Amino acid sequence: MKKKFRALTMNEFIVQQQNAFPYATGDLSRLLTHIVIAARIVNREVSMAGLADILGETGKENIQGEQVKKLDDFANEQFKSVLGSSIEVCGLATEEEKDLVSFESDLSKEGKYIVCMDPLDGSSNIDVNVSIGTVFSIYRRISEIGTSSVLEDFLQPGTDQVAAGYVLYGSSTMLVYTTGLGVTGFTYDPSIGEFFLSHRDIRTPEKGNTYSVNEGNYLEFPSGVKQYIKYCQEIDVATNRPYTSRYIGSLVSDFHRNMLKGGIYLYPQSNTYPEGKLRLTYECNPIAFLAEQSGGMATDGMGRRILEIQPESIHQRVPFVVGSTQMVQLLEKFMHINS
Ligand code: AHM
Ligand code: MG
Repeated sequence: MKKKFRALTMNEFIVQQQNAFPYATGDLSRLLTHIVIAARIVNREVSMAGLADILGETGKENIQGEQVKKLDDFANEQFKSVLGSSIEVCGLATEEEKDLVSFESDLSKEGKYIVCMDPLDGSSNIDVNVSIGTVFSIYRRISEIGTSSVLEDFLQPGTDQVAAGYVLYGSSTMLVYTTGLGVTGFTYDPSIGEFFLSHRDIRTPEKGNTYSVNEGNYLEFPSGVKQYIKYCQEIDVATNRPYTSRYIGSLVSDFHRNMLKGGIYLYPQSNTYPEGKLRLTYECNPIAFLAEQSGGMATDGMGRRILEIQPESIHQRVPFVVGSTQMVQLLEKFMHINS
C-alpha cells in the first residue's frame, strides 16, 4: 500500500522553494515566516472577537476618513511590531498609517525589503462575523541598504513586486501567496498552530459565471459597467447566463472565491468614488499579482494593466476589475464601446 505522507507546513514549503535557488539568501523566506507569525496572532484575535472586547470602533479615523475598528488597529499594531523587529524589512506602508513607517533600528535599516499592506481588509464585516482578510505586498527597496526607507521605495509599480499574498479569515483560515512562480494556498490547522499546504499551483478558470460588485452603486457606475452588469443578468443558455451575483464586500473573500471557481470582481469609479475605492499599493497590486499568477487578469476597466500603473502616493485609489481573463476582457470591451 502506498504510504500517505502528511502535507508540508508552510515553512517546509518555503524552504523547499528557496533550495531551488542556489543563490537565495533566505531573507524573503524569513520575511514570509514573520508574516505568518503576525497572521497567527491576528487569526487568534479574529476567531475570539465575539468573546474578547475587541469588536466595534476605536473612535479614531484613518487617513481615508474611515472609522478605525479595534481589530483594524490591533492587526496593524501586530504586523508593525513583528515586521519592525525583523531584520529583513526596513519600512512598511499600511492602510491605517497616514505616512510610511520607516523602521529605524540599525538592524532594520539593513533590511532589503519594504512591505505594503492592508492589515485587516473588509472592516465593515468585522462586527458581524463575516470573512475578512489581510493583504500584503513585498518589494525590494530602491534606497541604499543601511539607510532609512524613503517614499520611492513604496511607489514602485506592481510589476516590481517580489511576493504578494493574503490571509483569509474565513470558515477556515488560509494563507495564499505568490513569489512569481504560481500561486500556492495553505490552510491553518488551529489545533497545531500551523499552515499546511492545501492548494498547489492554483489556476483560475478562463471564464466563470459569478460577478461580484456592489450593485447598490449601480446608478453611479459608468455606462460600460452598467451594460456589462445587464449582460451578466441576461438569459442566454449558450453562455450560461444569467450569471450568479455574489458580493461579500470583503475583497479577499470575493477574490478568493472567484479565483478558485471563476468569476469577476469589480470596484469601478462612481460619483462617490471618482477614482474607485480600492487602494493601488496595498489592495489592488497584490491581488492583481495573484490574479495574473493564477492565469487571470486585473485592469482598471479602461485598458490599463493594474501592475503597470505608476503609483504617485501610498494611499492612491484606482478603479479595479479582476478575475477570469475572458470576463475581464469582455468588461473592457463594454467600457471601450461606451467611452
Ligand atoms: P476597507 O479597506 O475599508 O475594508 O475597504 C475595502 C473593502 C473591500 O474589501 C471591499 O471589497 C470593498 O471595500 C467593499 O466596499 P463597499 O462596502 O463600498 O462595497
Ligand atoms: Mg482595505
